[in-house]
Amino acid sequence: MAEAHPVGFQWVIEAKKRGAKIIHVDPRFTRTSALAHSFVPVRAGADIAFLGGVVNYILSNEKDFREYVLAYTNASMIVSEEFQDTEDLDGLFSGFDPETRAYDQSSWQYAGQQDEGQEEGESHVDRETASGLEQESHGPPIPADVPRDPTLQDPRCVYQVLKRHYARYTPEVVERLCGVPQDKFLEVCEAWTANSGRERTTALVYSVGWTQHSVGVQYIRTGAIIQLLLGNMGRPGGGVMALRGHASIQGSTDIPTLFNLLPGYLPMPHVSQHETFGQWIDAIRHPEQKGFWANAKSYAVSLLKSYWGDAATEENDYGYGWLPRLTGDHGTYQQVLDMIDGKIKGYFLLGQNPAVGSAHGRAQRLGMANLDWLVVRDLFMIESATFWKNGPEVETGEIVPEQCKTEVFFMPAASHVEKEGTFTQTQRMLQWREKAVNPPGDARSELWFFYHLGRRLKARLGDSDKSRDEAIKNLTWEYGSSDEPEAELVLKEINGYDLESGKLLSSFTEMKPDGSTAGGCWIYTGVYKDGVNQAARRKPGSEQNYVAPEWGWAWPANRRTLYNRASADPEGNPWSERKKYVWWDAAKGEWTGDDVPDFEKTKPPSYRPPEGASGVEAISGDDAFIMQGDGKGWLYAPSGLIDGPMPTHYEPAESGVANPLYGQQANPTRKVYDRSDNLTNPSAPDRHAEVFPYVFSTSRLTEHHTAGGMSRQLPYLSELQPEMFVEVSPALAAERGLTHLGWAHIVTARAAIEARVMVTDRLRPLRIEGRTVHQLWMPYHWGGEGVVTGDSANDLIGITLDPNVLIQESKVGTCDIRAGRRPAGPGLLAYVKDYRRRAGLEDDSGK
Ligand SMILES: Nc1nc2c(c(=O)[nH]1)N[C@H]1C(S)=C(S)[C@@H](COP(=O)(O)OP(=O)(O)OC[C@H]3O[C@@H](n4cnc5c(=O)[nH]c(N)nc54)[C@H](O)[C@@H]3O)O[C@H]1N2
Ligand SMILES: Nc1nc2c(c(=O)[nH]1)N[C@H]1C(S)=C(S)[C@@H](COP(=O)(O)OP(=O)(O)OC[C@H]3O[C@@H](n4cnc5c(=O)[nH]c(N)nc54)[C@H](O)[C@@H]3O)O[C@H]1N2
Ligand SMILES: [Mo]
Repeated sequence: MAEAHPVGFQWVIEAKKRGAKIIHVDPRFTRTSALAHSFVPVRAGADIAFLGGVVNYILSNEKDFREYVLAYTNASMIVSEEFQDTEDLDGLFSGFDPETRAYDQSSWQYAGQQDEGQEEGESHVDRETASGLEQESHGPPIPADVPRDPTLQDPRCVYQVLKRHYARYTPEVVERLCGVPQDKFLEVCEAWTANSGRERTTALVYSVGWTQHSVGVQYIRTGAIIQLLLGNMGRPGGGVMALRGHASIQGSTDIPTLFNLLPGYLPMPHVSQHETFGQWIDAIRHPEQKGFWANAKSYAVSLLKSYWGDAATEENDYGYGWLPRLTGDHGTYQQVLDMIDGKIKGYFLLGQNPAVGSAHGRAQRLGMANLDWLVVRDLFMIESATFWKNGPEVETGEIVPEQCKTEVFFMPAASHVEKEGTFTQTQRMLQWREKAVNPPGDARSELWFFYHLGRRLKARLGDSDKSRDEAIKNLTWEYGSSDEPEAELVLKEINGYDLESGKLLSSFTEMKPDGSTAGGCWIYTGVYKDGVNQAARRKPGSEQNYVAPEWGWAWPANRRTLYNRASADPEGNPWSERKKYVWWDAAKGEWTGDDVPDFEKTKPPSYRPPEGASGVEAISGDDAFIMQGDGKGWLYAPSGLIDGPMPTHYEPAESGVANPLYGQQANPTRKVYDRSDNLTNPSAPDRHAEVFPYVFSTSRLTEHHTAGGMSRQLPYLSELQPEMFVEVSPALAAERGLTHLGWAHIVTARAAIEARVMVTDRLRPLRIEGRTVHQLWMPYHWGGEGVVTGDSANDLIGITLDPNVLIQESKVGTCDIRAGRRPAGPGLLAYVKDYRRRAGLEDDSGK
């Protein structure tokens, strides 16, 4: 956090000054570790075992916050008799289909519901389309009423299922598997549990060290389970904080640039799953289920009305037929492989540099070199615009500039200080930016580019009578009269308005399913409440309460902490005076507190839904998790996750360690692209794993930014970190004859890259399963353009993805490291091929 979120980290240091204890768990000692009370070195890719150990500690010592767990989680709910655990099936859950490598999730449901599970093959389709990214309770619907055992004694209640599942994750296992000494591990368990309960809360902070794994989503699930067991969710000072990346990366999932989502986490329709408008709506709202997704039709119709205005009518399902349809995996990795295969001809690349930033750099570049045209909009002439003449494949002879057919159109982009708009940060807070200076020369904002592209397309299609052109012809496209569209008009459209009165909506609860309201992103409704740009508010902290509700605007409804009903006990009183946040004011008959209550304002804690209720009406006065299909925080996920209802330790896709816990080595449902140009290093216990004997991880330096486009172009940042390097421990340096500041090269089945050697005790060899495991570390900021250049770490990495969200496993892989520089020119290809041959990857099939 100190390295990549230094501005946010100042608050950790403020908290430390006031007595907070800071623990840092990381494979490598960083600037964060230097400021923490305790640093816990862990093997990269082993955190589920570590956190699973914490769950086991909590449950076997009964350290859970029992009142909270009973009231607000699904601990007491009874799981289907058909459910079988990884503990019974040697690393698989019940329902696994080896053919599709996906689960039928029916047996994971609550008791009595298993028949309402998914249709056959759905889990497989869900992986293709990364449906895990969609709204919380995605997957088979959850009924409002589930059998429960409030004594938590029933062997099939979630609490007991969880307890059995993690019983094997003992301190000894944590030590053997993660390399964390038992006393160190117990220190973490004791600190975490002692600092949770009525009077205290613990915050969990993670970022991409947790996500970029073939089990990334389950890493975070494990963290969430602990925070629920300890009563740390929805309470001040608690929670699971996802530190996000680029300045508005939260914004670009809310109003997504992702292939499978529409604004506000509405799913992009799938060609066979959502053939009709009704099927699409029902897939989101799950009739008979609890919670606010029940109003999905209002959100969806308002979105379509904002796209197509008067052309969206009840008769034409508000233009549903004009929305694109998913036919499978259209994620960025599938696309680049499709480019290699000649299936994609043209591509827009905006604010992204995959030639350096995405896994398998060589595949990225070869894919782009096989397009007819490519539009790149960036601040600088980045590697993804120059690969055809300067990329590493030119040196190896794989790309010949004179023959490369890709026509690259480079369009200079205005930077964030050269245009107005909002950024949405980690806390879901939108903050407005004014334009500070005009962009230089031909540089233009994204808004300008798309506005004029849209206008030109509409002009071109003006007389078309083809039905396929209706979607563009009917788009509402009015953003002011000047050449530069007005960003505030876009924000107003996002906020939404009443179509009759023209009044801006103040909350998504005002959205209607009958076409009388429009709104571009239901969760952002309220950002222009009362005709005021709420995101532009900058009232100083000293003039308001400590939650600072009048600084910027957070979705939903300006709530700063989600699910904050859980900060009060079931009766609606604060858990303690010290931790009071949102509570029920019985005299006034409403919820009140420091934050905007995340609950219906006047629904009392004693409210119980009438028989047969669904949607918002079905949410009980103590259902704090109002977006979940059962109103509860999920210790056990009966649906929605592709790889299992409870996190389980699997080894990374590339690992030198045979899974100590199960016969199943790696995540059985991970997304693989099994092709000769995307080989995976062999893992233990398979033969030849020793060809790539070391574990490597990649991450960030404070001085550079991601693929380097914005930092390697700047002389002063380049001077601070001038050269690509690899960190190794003194022991590994001795083993491989590496010298500090000398050259080394790193090899995988995909590539060999070179780097300067940094011998440092920031990395320590770990004892795993009785043997020494060496980890090495690299930044991934270098490429061929800019003031400072160097080989890209991503060339080493293959494409293996988490099945739920299709993120690449770029935090852990196996490799070899040797002293000296790598071969240059065509000799490089032969060198890597020889490694593949020794690893048994170059046999007859080429696989
Ligand atoms: N200066 C600077 N700031 C940035 C960025 C930048 O490039 N430069 N990038 C921005 C972006 S896009 C993002 S997404 C964020 C990322 O922010 P972070 O996630 O904080 O960044 P990383 O340095 O990639 O990874 C963090 C840590 O994860 C550790 N790690 C790797 N594997 C594991 C594992 O299996 N378990 C555990 N416990 N830890 C592991 C790494 O050793 C590393 O120290 O930063 C943002 N901020
Ligand atoms: N091995 C490894 N790979 C990783 C990661 C890792 O930890 N390890 N982290 C991953 C993560 S979290 C991320 S986010 C990606 C980042 O990977 P990319 O997004 O591919 O890389 P960036 O360098 O951030 O690219 C952003 C580009 O946008 C340009 N830019 C800035 N502002 C604007 C603007 O307003 N308009 C336009 N059009 N362009 C603009 C910048 O100049 C820059 O070139 O890398 C991923 N890859
Ligand atoms: Mo990121």
